[in-house]
Amino acid sequence: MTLAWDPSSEPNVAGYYVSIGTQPGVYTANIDVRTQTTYRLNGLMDGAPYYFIVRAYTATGVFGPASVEVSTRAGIRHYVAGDMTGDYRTDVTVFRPSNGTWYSRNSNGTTTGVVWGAPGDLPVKGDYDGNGLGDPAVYRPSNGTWYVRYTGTGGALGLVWGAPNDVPVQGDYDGDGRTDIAVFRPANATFYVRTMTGSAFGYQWGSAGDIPVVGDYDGDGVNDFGVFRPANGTWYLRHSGTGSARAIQWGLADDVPVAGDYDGDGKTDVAVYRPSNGTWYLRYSGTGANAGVQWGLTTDQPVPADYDGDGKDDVAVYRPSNGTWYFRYSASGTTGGMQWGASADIPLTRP
Ligand SMILES: [Ca+2]
Ligand SMILES: [Ca+2]
Ligand SMILES: [Ca+2]
Ligand SMILES: [Ca+2]
Repeated sequence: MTLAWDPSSEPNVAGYYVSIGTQPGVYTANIDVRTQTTYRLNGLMDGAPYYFIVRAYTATGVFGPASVEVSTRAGIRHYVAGDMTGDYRTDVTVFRPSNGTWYSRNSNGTTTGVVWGAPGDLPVKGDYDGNGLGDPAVYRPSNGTWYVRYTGTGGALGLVWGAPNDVPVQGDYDGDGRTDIAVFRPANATFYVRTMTGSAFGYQWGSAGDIPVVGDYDGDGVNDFGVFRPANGTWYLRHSGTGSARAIQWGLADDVPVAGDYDGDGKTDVAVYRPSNGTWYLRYSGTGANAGVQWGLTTDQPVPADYDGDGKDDVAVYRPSNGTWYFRYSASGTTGGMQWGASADIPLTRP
């Protein structure tokens, strides 16, 4: 694994210290990399989470402030939500219920149409076979069945996991790089997970009326259970790494939770989209800073994902009335629009 960082702008920097740990905020190794601004790490344990910070120091041994902590899981292929081509950029996809077809317009300019699903199905794209590419998949509420088509092997899976009113919350719950099948049952506020290696478990988290907001809030490469409670605008998160719980007040009752990694530190950020004023309220995990970004109309659907491939989720909306996607790219700060979809289509992003 290679770490890289921007040089410090301070005039008297003599070198950099890289600190490494296997838990957030706890660093067990410090490496003086002198004036390099990249460092190659060897001997990491595959499948384990790692956390990093970098500090600059002067010739007289004075340390600068620590960088934002970044995290990753060693040896696990990084899947970018909705990437169909393997270039680490999210591709634009809609699911058309009327003909069960997935229409993708890929970042390399190609387009595809894949028939997978039927009217009434919910699209649940993910990387179920762990080859780094998004697999078409649907959850059928009428029979509680998941239908997954593996892009790696061309094989398929049909598995009963869920009940009619469950909310699909697929994600990687064991950190092996494969999306796992999971549902949230609102009636008893319980997550039911079935991993792709066959293990199954339930976890009660939240209360009736909560909205599931799974993500990797502690950056250990494993999905954390989380709910957003509209009644008090509070996020209740359970970190997978330590088992600790957090409550963060962020949002109002009518806001749409849009958790994502907007600052690119490897940890999911708490965020909401407010339809009434078309504004995104982001709370960056790295610095604790927050931002308000006006982007969208009341009737738009938020579709945050990493469309420009810089490792940060981009603010974006899909407008059903004209089937157009509107992007605000994190890398350049520029904006763009693309017509792709029809009014009854379901736009896809997560996971
Ligand atoms: Ca998994
Ligand atoms: Ca986690
Ligand atoms: Ca983040
Ligand atoms: Ca981006």
